[in-house]
Amino acid sequence: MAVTRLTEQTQTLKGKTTEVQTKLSSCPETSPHLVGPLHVEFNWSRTMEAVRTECGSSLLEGGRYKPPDCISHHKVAIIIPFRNRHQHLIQWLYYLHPVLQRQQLDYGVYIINQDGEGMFNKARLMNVGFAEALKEYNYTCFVFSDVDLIPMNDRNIYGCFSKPRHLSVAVDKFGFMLPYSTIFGGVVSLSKEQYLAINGFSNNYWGWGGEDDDIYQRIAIKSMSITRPDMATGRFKMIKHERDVHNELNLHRGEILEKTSSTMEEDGINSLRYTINKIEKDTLYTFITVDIGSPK
Ligand code: UDH
Ligand code: MN
Repeated sequence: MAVTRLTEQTQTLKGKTTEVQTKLSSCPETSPHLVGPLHVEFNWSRTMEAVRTECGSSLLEGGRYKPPDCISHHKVAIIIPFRNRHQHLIQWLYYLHPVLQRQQLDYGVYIINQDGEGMFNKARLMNVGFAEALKEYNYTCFVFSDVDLIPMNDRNIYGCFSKPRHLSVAVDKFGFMLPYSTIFGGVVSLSKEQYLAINGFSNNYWGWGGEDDDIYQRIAIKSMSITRPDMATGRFKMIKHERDVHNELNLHRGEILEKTSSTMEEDGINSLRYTINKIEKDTLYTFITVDIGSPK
């Protein structure tokens, strides 16, 4: 039983206040709070305020949480690339906060909002999330998630493991099957070391597609492999939506992908440039509005 954190408590004994130190031990390997399959549906319309009231009481400002009674195995920054998906964000927060807490994670939620109406660049936003989250806390694990993907089983742990992990393996939109064997998009996790070993995501995919196949390439080039939960644990629902404006299919994705092995050392977290325009701390999340530039 590893003793890894000391907390200070004050106790009143016969009117006298004394400082007592309480020792917390590691959380169990498997959280006792997990329930397995979850009921997920989207035909409701709670406001953000209602979700804040329902889910916010256990959270610290910025969408931060630590298990009260043990030291988590995972210090996780959840990174969500975002623009103009407010309703999806409400639903994501409503479902995910209770799940992440039952998983006994030490976590923070970071919404990385692309400023302006330029072409969307999801991978660049995810790189920004990595860099900004690390400025706030010594996160050891990064989960990158689409805002519209909701897990249907809380045994699908939003943590990091010995290999990069693909969590969203059975999405309803794809008939609860893997659309192809090397897919590594939707919800994925990488430890800080794994992420740095591949130089993060490419910054060069503008519009829809390619960045997920690129990160799969990076992992393979660095002789790593990926893990996945089984198809029952890895079930997800995607909130239904149309393609967003300024996120059209990227017709250049194939040619960029062909060059990954020669460009990845210079294109990634080590070449990321951006300007933070605003950081807002809500109870449920940290909302970072960023100017990521535009295609060259
Ligand atoms: N995202 C935004 N805003 C945008 C574009 C993308 O927040 O304007 C984020 C969001 O987290 C989203 C993720 O990027 O979940 C991935 O984008 P996506 O959900 O559009 O990708 P997906 O593969 O859909 O789900 C592709 C278009 C499907 C059109 C189907 C028409 N029936
Ligand atoms: Mn989607």
